[in-house]
Parts: sequence; structure tokens; C-alpha cells
Amino acid sequence: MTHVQEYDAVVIGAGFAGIYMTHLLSEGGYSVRTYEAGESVGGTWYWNRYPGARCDTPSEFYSYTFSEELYKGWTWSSFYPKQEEIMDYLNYAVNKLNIRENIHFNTAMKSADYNEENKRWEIHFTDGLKVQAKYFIPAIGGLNAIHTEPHRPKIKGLENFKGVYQHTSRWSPEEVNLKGKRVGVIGTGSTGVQTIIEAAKEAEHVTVFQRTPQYVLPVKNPKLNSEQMKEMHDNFHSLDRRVLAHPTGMPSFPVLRNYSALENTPKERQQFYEQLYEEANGFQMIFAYNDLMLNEESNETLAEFLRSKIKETVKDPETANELLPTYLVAAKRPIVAKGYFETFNQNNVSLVNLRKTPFVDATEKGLRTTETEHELDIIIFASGFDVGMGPIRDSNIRGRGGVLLHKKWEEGANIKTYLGACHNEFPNFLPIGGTHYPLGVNVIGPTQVMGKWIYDLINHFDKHGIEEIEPTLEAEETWTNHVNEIGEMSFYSTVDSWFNGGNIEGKPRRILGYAGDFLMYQEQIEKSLDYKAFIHS
Ligand code: N01
Repeated sequence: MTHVQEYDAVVIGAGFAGIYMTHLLSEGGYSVRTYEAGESVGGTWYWNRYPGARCDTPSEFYSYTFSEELYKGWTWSSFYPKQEEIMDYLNYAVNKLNIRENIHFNTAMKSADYNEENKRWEIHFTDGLKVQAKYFIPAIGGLNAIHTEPHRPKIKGLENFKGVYQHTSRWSPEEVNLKGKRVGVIGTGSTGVQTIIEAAKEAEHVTVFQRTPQYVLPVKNPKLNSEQMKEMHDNFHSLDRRVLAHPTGMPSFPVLRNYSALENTPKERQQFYEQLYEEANGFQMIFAYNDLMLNEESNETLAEFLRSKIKETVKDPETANELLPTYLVAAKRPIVAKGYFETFNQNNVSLVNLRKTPFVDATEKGLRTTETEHELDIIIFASGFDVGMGPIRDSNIRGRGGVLLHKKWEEGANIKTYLGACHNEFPNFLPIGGTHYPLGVNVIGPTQVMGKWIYDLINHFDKHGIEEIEPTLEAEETWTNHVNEIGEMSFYSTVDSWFNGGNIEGKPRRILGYAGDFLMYQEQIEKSLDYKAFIHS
């Protein structure tokens, strides 16, 4: 009989969450093995290597804050770090935390089964490897296109296209050079917008295929000088407190006017929005007043301002018109970018409104819409993800009685979790960073809060010699109802997006994350610390 290696914990994925879990468990004396499908650490930042990939959370807070030494040992070069720099940072973190040895690369998970007899998880990998662990901790994120297929519009005859096509989440820079090429970009979310700006600089022509127009918040990206970096390091002592006290975990964006947008006259508002637009400080605009995310009428004042800026920027009125969003600002994930609308003034950029002229099929030469054939050398799918459900479905996770998690979730129609971190009938299964995690919050905050929560939970029950833990059905129901109620009340339910499954045709429309802010989320976590929600044996 072949020997099956057993660990206290197996972590899947070596992105921000996986690295943090690996560190906590290994420092706590647990045997932990982490399996990563890619050849490097980085997680989403490893896979999404598309042109222009950059983070829109300030680097000051897009960093681990649990270790002073780790924080102060790193220097960011700019306010908003590029994909390559985040990769360097995570490689630095793994080395500094001395956990590289725990990570097994180029190993993708295929399935995981809970064995009720020996109370261990059996995790299977695509290369035939099988391991066992008491705790199974997927850290694969919700926006994942590695443990599932990336989401692409179904375009008839794509196989006939003689050019190159790639999804941004599986980008290989070695294979695609946009210079001098005719490029089609499908999708105008955060990824599409960043890609379009870069492609417009070097492609012969960029055709933007847009389904829904977007608000884009302007940003400058100043370099960080040594004094600013020193100040960041010097302020470390208060960093965690500041992050935890901010509704989105980004304390550099305070509410600027602590009253309703409707309390200012239109002229006052206009002046204020103009000033903020000029300052171009990314997410700051949605914190201009304290009710922009709460009151539709207030939100509409900002929406109207942003639309006026699109009309002012884009010279061709017809194109400008096609680019105007109509829903509430930040009801879809806000986009932060520099110079997006300006690209439409370039001769080499054109816009296709897929609502008016949808795809018919792909041809040898490009993409055909109901209007015309667009000849292309490269098609870029910046069309997003089957968030939450995709990676869960294709990870084939079986709990008690061999029940598949995605079947229990009725393919997305009946998603249930407790705090997004555990599931009834799935003992010792503790995913971090996926379904029912906070939406609209700097992901590093909840990752650290929940990483610590998972570690403390394991530690607590282990100390008491407990073999199996899982939340009660009631705890799962209560949390899920809370998530759904808040989701329904929030702006996130007012327009189709990956927040609610509406980005994918036929996908059940369910809020996929926690729509309360970071403070509300932490309150819920606090309440759970008596562990009364758990059944154990
Ligand atoms: O994905 P998306 P993303 N036919 O789902 C369109 C994070 N992120 O990869 O709006 C035609 O947002 C779709 O259209 P519509 C961030 O959290 C962060 O861009 O659904 N079009 C949309 O335009 C972000 O929110 C950073 O109507 C179709 C686009 O494809 C998340 O990742 C950078 C279509 C998909 O947009 C996901 O962003 C990048 C179809 N059938 C990403 N299906 C930063 O930190 C979809 N689309 C800066």
C-alpha cells in the first residue's frame, strides 16, 4: 500500500490568504503543507499578468500588518503597486517568514473528500498526488479562474479564429505582444479598463467590446519617496487600529464631509466634486459625503457629476453617450484608473456597444457583431469570473455522506456558510477568502482578521482534544440570512455584477459576499468568539 502523507493542515493556494495561513500554522507548531497550482507564490497576482495590472488599494494598506519586522523590511515604489511589485512583495514575505519550504508549487487540487471514519480530509491533485489532513483550508479566493474555467461569453465559432485569444486571468506575457496589432478587448471591468489603457498605447487598433458602461474614478499614481515610506514605517504602531476602524479597511480615504451630499447646494457640491476629481485620489470620491453609499438621491449627485466628466472628456458625442452608466455609483465594484475615457479620443480606439450590436460569431479574421465584422489579431477576454460557484464546483469538495458542496448549495441557488469560513456537514473545512467574505473592503483586512480567527479556532479546539468541528445548522442559517438581508438592502443588489451573480447568464442571482462594511463584519466575528455556534466531538 502506498504511504499517504498526513499533515495537521493542508492549505490550497499561495496568495495573500494562503501565505498568511501557512505562516500562522507553521509558527504555531502545526505541520502544514500548502499546494499552489502556479510555479510561484502570488495567487491572483501570479495569474492575472495582463498588461497594466495594478492594485487600486494604496500599498500602505495592501501589505500584511501583522508583523512590524515584515512591514518595515519592505519598501514600496509607488502609491498603487503594479502586479510585478506585488509579486516581489509576496516573494519577500514568504522568504522573510521562512515558509517557502512549506509550499509545493505546480500542484493543482482536483478534489477533496472528508473521510468520516478517520476524520481526515483526503485531498487529491491533478498529478495523482493524494495527501491527508485534519484541517482543510482552501485559500483560493472567489475570483479564481485556475480551479475552474475563466468566464467568457459564449461566442459561436471561436475555434475558427486564426489569431490569438487569451483570458486576462490566464495571461502569458511571453505569448502575446500587442505592439502594432489589432486588438479586441471584451469587458470593461477593472481588468478590461486597465488592459485597454495599456493596449491603446501600443496596438495598431483597439476595439473595445462593452456590455455595460462603467464609472471610473480618476487616480494619480505618485511615486513614494523615502520620506513618505519612512512615515509609513513610523506609523506602523497605529496601522492595524486604523485599518480595523475604517469601513473599507483603507484609512487614507476618510469621509470628508460628515453629512449628506443633499445638505450642500448644487453649486457647493459641484465645486467639491470638481476639486476631488482634480485631486484624482481613487476611491476618495465615494467618501466625499457620508451618505453616498446609503442614499440613492445623494449617490445620483455623484453619478451625474461623473457622467458629466465623461461627456466633457470624450470628444465624439456619440461615443461619449455609449459610455454613460445609468446605475448607482459603486453598485458595481468601482473602477479606479487614469486616462481611460481619454483613450476614446485616440484614432486607434473604437467602441462597440454589445447591447445594441451583440456578437454573432467568430470568424477566421475576427469577431462578427450584428453590425459588422471586426478584424483582429488578438482577442482579449477581460470578461471576469464565475465568482464563488465556479471554483467551488470544480474543486469537488465532498463533506459527510459524500455530499458535494456545490450540490448542497444547489448550484448557487442556496448558498450557505457560517461567516464565510465554515459549513455544516463539512467538518474541519475552513476556507478563507471566498464566498460570503466582505465585498467592497480592502481584502487584506478581512484576510488577516479571518486568518487569525481560523487559527484561534483550530488552536482552541485542538487544546481540548477535539477531533471534529463544524457550525450548527442554526448558526449557518442565521449568518446566511443576515448576509442575504444586508445584500438585498445594499446598492449591490441594484445592478447585475459579479457581486450578485448577475454577470453570468443563467447563474442564480444571489449576493455572493458580505455587503455590510468592515466594521459590521468585525462585530459579527466578535460575537462568534464564544464558539457556541460549533458542534464538536
Ligand atoms: O471582471 P468584472 P474583472 N458579454 O466581472 C463583461 C478585482 N480587480 O476581471 O458589466 C460581454 O468586473 C462585463 O460586463 P457587465 C476587482 O474586485 C481589481 O474586470 O457584466 N461582456 C464586464 O464589463 C474587480 O471587480 C483590480 O455587463 C461580458 C467585464 O466583462 C474584480 O477583480 C484589477 C460578458 C468583466 O468585469 C473583477 O474584475 C482587476 C458577456 N457575456 C481586477 N460577460 C485592481 O485592484 C462579462 N462581460 C485595480
